[in-house]
Amino acid sequence: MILNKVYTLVFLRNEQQILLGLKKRGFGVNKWNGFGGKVEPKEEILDAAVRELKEECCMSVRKHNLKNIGNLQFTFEGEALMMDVRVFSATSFVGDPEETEEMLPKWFDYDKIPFEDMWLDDKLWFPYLLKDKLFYGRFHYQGYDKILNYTIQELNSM
Ligand code: 6OG
Repeated sequence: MILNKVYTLVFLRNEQQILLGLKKRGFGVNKWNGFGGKVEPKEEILDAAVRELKEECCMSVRKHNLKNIGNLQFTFEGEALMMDVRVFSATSFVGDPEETEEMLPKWFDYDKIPFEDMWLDDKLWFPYLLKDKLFYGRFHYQGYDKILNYTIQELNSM
């Protein structure tokens, strides 16, 4: 039986740049990523997205400014867990990004996104995110550095 766990992943954007965080510990350590984590039992997904963003880089966003732009499903060979990741983007937010125990935030120009230091799947779906297109992707990993198979598609609605 596969255990499904829901996660959030939030990207803040402006005209020129996207905010990424270098994960300092735990799953995905030393990789740049958006901000997010596990949705707690009984917690609404949007509440979790707002909470994780605040906890990880001290930025504030209102729920109605979060656009659910993607859904990513990750499985790992030999593991009974499916990570069901709800991806959000926002262009309205408040605060200055601050380093926390979890993340080191940094703004990146769109042509300088550090894909070589990110999850392998990111370069496959970032084009959708950056063009503001809705997407669904499913990736099956062997370990953390090899994708055995994947599908990705643009969606008309989430
Ligand atoms: P915590 O364990 O820190 O939540 N996540 C992934 N993000 C990308 N870009 N690629 C992956 O490929 C990912 N797997 C998980 C979901 C983990 C955070 O990392 C995201 C969460 O935002 C395998 O609580």
